[in-house]
Amino acid sequence: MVMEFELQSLNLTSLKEPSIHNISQIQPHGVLLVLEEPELNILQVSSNTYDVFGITPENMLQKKLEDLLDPFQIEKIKAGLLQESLDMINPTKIWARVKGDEYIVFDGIFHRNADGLLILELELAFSQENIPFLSFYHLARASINKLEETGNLHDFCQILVQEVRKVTGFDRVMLYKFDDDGHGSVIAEEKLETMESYLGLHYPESDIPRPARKLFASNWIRIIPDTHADPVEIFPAINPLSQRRPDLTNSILRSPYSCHIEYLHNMGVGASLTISLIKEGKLWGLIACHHQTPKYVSYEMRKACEFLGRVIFSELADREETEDYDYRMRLTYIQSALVEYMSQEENFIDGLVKHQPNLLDLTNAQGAAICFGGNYTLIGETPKEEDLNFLVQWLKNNVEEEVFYTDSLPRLYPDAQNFKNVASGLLAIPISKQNYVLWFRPEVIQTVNWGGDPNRAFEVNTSDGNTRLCPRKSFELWKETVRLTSLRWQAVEVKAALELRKAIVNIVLRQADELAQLAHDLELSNAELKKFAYVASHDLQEPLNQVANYVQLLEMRYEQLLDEDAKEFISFAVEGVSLMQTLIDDVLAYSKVDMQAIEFELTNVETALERALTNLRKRISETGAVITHDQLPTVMADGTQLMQLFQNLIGNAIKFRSDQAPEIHIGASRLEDEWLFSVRDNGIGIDPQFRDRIFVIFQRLHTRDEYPGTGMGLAICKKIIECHRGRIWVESKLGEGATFYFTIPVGGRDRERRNGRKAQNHIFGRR
Ligand code: BLA
Repeated sequence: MVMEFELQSLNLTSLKEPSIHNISQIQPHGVLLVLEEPELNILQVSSNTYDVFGITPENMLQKKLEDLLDPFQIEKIKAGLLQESLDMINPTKIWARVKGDEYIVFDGIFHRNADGLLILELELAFSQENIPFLSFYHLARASINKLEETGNLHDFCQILVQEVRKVTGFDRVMLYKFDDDGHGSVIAEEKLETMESYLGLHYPESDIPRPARKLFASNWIRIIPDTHADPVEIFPAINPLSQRRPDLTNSILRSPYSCHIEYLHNMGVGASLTISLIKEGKLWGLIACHHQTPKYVSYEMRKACEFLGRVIFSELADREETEDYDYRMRLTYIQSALVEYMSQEENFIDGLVKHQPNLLDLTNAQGAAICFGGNYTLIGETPKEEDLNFLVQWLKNNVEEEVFYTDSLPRLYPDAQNFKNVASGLLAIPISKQNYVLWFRPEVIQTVNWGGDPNRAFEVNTSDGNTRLCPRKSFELWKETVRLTSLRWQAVEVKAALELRKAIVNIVLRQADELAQLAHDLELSNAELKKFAYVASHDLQEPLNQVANYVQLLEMRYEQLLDEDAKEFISFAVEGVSLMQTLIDDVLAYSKVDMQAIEFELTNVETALERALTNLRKRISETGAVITHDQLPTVMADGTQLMQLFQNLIGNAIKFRSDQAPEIHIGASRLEDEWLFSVRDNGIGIDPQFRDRIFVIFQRLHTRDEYPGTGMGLAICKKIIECHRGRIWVESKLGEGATFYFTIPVGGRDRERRNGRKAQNHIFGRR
């Protein structure tokens, strides 16, 4: 408890992210010189120069490099320094004069640091000659021949460590592979029999902190020949040009971070060699070599190992790829099948769940859910819809990426504990706001073998007055039972999900486009109708009037000359003209009922009804109709349209009366979020088979002789109600009167459809 409290009160992150570039000591097995170009004046030296050259550091600073080396070597070096990459001259064999005529041969390695200073590091050379390229070649060749004989990845890794151990002679050589989360495990090992095995053990992320991993991606090989050696200071500590300590990040002699040295001591390591394995620019893993006692490996041998590591690893990375090649092909096949199904089905969701293979196969999940437009489509083992509602809400607030996946949802979203049995693992892709495809995997309880207790991977030590991290002392096997996790989502599965997302987004977008096109078409045809109505009312009326006028003139002027037949024909013509006029008026009326033209306002339905009755008073009194009504509400509607609606419906009720005097009742009742109105009569009724046809424009059930009219009335009613986002229908039997029903939403047309609203209420309702 106390420990935890202390940890929290410290700035742990800064301790866990050691700044390696601050280290300005080197390991004592070489000499470091900081040089000023182009004269190669010596600005700083490591303070071990006396041991090597017999010259004190103070005296070194009075010199130029050419005072130590022969002129021909200096010429060569100066030429080399003009090259674009200093790698080309590394290592340079350097003969340095020690005392009088005595020479020592060094491997000289040059680099320029972050401050632009030239740094020369000298390591004792074991041979005076460079290792010829052919030895490199044969070394690699022999290993590769062996590797080619093995088929599987595991054997391949094993041979890699075997070969490196054979070439270098380290007591233990391991292949250490990083996981996505930064921790790693030993996946292959070759060692002395007497040493305990680390194979299969996992190590926490903090064992190799992020800045170190970043460095290893550019620095491919590092050696600590003696973990017990005393580090050497740079003299003077501050560089006279940069006024800073020299940045030794990329120095090969740089002393390791003290924490790491302690770590190695705790592991019983006397010397280490580490080779980075890089795949697609990222640190994939390390070849870690341990020796129980100090061990030096020459620069060239190290380079040979690096080369070996590179060549073999590129082969290994290929193997890793072919290993899941088949699976990838299968997923690609499933993916294209799903896209095909989606495009065949009217609704893309059906395409994802109704066929074989389906959504589950794409990611090898046990359950999946499609959340679209507030509705859920579930397949396989999934959490309950209610839980999904909250989960989707959480995703919406917390995830912005195109894909989200975790093998331990409960750790991020504690409510998921309730459904860990089906969804400890989640893979999710957002299609658009609120809309998701989700895949689930159940909890799999597993055991992870750690090299030491990962919860005590380090300690915070303040004994020497400074606060620092110390690595753990025990690396003994520590077993952890991992709960609340699922099998991992593989990269190929995540990729398949992303591809599917693209396809769905395309389809949804296309459907939206089609809808927009439909709306556009509709608007066009409405505009056409309006134009037609306008033309009809003005341009057509005129010739029509002309026909009517002249026919009447004909009748008046030539009355004596015309026989009965001729007079009858003239009256037919006049009738036709007046019918045509009514038709034109009705089409005009129909075209005027238009979404945009409707003016929504609080409308007292009774007022609208009364206005309609006033307009109909003549026919009411002629037929002796009795009209009654319930108490009528106030609704959001267009009052004039409502009046017209009543006028049409009541007009019809009177028109299609039976032998008895019409009795008409207007009813009103409140439903959940709309008003239901009815207009009931005791007329001739309608054969139920025609109940839809009567609302169609120009449809008539009777001849004009039986009942006059254009057949537009109910079409207009329907359009009025549709513009109010309501519904209209009729219930009737022939001979038993008819009741027309229509609804008007309580909040007017702006309220959304009922379904969508319900689902949302559900989500917010419980918060
Ligand atoms: C470096 N830690 C390393 C390296 C390895 C490990 C391989 C690279 C060594 C090198 O550069 O030569 C860890 N070695 C392992 C592991 C195994 C192994 C996991 O053999 C398993 C078999 N380390 C800690 C803590 C800190 C820490 C608490 O445990 C402190 C923050 C630091 N490790 C640390 C640092 C380096 C490192 C800073 C870089 C050393 C350097 O370049 O100076």
